[in-house]
Amino acid sequence: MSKGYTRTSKFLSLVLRHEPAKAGLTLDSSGWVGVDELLAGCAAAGVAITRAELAKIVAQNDKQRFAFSDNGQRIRANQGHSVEIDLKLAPAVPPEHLFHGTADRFLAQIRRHGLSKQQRHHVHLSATRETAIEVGKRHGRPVVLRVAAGEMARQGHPFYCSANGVWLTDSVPPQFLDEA
Ligand code: HQG
Repeated sequence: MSKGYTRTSKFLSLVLRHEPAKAGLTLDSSGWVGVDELLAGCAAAGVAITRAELAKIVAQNDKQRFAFSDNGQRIRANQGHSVEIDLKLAPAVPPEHLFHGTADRFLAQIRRHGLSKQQRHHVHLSATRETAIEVGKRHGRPVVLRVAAGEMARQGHPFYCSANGVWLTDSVPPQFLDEA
């Protein structure tokens, strides 16, 4: 995505995942908000976005963070929320192994207690080691953990896959984690 949209995209992430009130908005129970409402709310908050710019951001966002509804009249974030919403994703069968990127300073805690969702609704897992490294870098010196997702699923842990390919689960107990 071109650099010019980074600030706008960050503001959209903030509003559609964490603080809709910053743009005077309320999300519905599945995280959707009307596009007209969003554009008006952002403008009022000092972040003017045209409809064409919004379409470009949705299409070109590096992680495909946002999606329009089928009729194009509503928009939501694909994952990563801290506000109370239910994305209503269908449970999905995960690949045998998934990856989680974190920072080395969290490792001791994670080895002891496993992965928990912290401020978000789920633990976020990546399909590839490369993506996990990028996720881990956001927190410090990256470490990648391999998650025995297939075994977890067979033991009854539900998994979901967001519209942008992020795997989600409620928690990962330590016995399913390995340093990758
Ligand atoms: C860690 C970004 C101590 C966990 C990314 C992580 C992702 C523990 C941090 C998405 C722990 C939470 C999510 C435990 C977990 N003790 N630390 N028991 N359990 N942690 O940001 O997975 O750019 O909430 O390892 O690309 O880093 O927002 O989660 O380091 O897809 O679209 O607690 O966010 O996407 O951090 O990232 P986060 P995450 P976006």
